[in-house]
Amino acid sequence: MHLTHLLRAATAGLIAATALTAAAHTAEAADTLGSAAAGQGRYFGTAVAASHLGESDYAATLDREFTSVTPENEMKWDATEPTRGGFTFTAADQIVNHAQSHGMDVRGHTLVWHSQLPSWVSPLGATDLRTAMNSHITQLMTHYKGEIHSWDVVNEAFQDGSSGARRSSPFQDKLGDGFIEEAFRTARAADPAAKLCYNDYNTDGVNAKSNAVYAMVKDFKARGVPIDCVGFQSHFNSASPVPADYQANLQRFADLGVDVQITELDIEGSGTAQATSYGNVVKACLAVSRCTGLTVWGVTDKYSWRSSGTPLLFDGSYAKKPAYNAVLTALGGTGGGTDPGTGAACTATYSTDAQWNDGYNGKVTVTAGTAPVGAWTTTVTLTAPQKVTAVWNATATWDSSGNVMTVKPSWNGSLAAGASTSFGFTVAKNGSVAVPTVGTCTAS
Ligand code: 9MR
Repeated sequence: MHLTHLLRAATAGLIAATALTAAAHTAEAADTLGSAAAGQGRYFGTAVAASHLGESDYAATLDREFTSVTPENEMKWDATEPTRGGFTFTAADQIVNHAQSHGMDVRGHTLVWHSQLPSWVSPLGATDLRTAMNSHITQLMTHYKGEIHSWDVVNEAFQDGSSGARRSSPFQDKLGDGFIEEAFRTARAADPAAKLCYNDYNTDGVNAKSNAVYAMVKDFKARGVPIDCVGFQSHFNSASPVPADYQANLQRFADLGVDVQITELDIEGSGTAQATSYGNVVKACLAVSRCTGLTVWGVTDKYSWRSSGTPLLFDGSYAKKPAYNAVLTALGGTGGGTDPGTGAACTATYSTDAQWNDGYNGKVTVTAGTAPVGAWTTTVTLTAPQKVTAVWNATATWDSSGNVMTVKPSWNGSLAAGASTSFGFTVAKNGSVAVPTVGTCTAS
């Protein structure tokens, strides 16, 4: 393993241990989605976009509520291998680093999919395409080895409708039915510890499409093709509501000897109707012992892929919706309806602005609470041997270890209620890929 990965894996192990303690500690309170789900032995995740991590309310909601993240687009083929053999992991790494530094797990999404393919893939002939597919899987899974709890190895390979047929794609059309099996075998070899999932939509109830996936999984299990889990995307709306046989469908897959996961949950609507549907999805998962966790497809309505809809648990201002309370209650949690985000005089949130081989620029956004702030103080803690080489828009002093800097405003101290400012710093990595942590923000 590359040194970077060793360090990251070591960090992940430490963080996992911390997360366990945190989960045990909060299990009594269970006043967040993640802690309530942990009390049921499940994770509660969300899709995340790297571009939003610097928004303090987004990061605060993410960090408070969720225990797993799925990069919404950053691990897809077009994002990670835009030219053949030219791999780029910057945005995906940003999400993985954020997740690890906040004790969250990561779902990998997705290795082989007909959509969001860079233009160089489709024209390849069969031999070349097979090589490219296997190389893509191997490179991604090796880069993130030991850091991904479950990978969507193949996504959306079946047609909608009653045929139960495979969907046309470069992989299907040139490599035939065997491409899925080959992708799973390659994936197992690349990271034997990751759970390998097949993921699809409109397979949530018993229907022709889910029957076709079911037959494939059954065949894989019978022949020893490595598959560990099936993801049910669960994108619901009035034309495609939560099916009455949702739980029964999850259970029949689980009975084949695979885990099942709710991977991209969102439900169009609002108010009580939306809340009831969300509660039913959670109850169905909890009723199936091999349903290991749920992921909603985004933190806030304002960034949902359903751009005109309101399908998520937090509204555009990060207020909890009735759907949130229904999910928390179904998970056995308490305290839904109170908004813990408003108590602090100010909040400070970290994001990585730019990265290169030996260093990076960090940015901390300081946001006033519901009252104006005259001045503020926060801390940034680095992991040795990293060193800060420059700070701007703020004044920093150091503790004796040289790892903790206390930061006060130089000119940007006073903030109106809800207003934000930021400061930045450059860090020499000195071989460590650790992500800084930001302490509590205090106001005066
Ligand atoms: O949410 C994703 C959106 O930002 C992208 O534009 C879109 C591109 O295809 O993909 C969305 O995510 C999809 C996921 O990767 C696979 N299942 C369906 C999701 C919603 O379209």
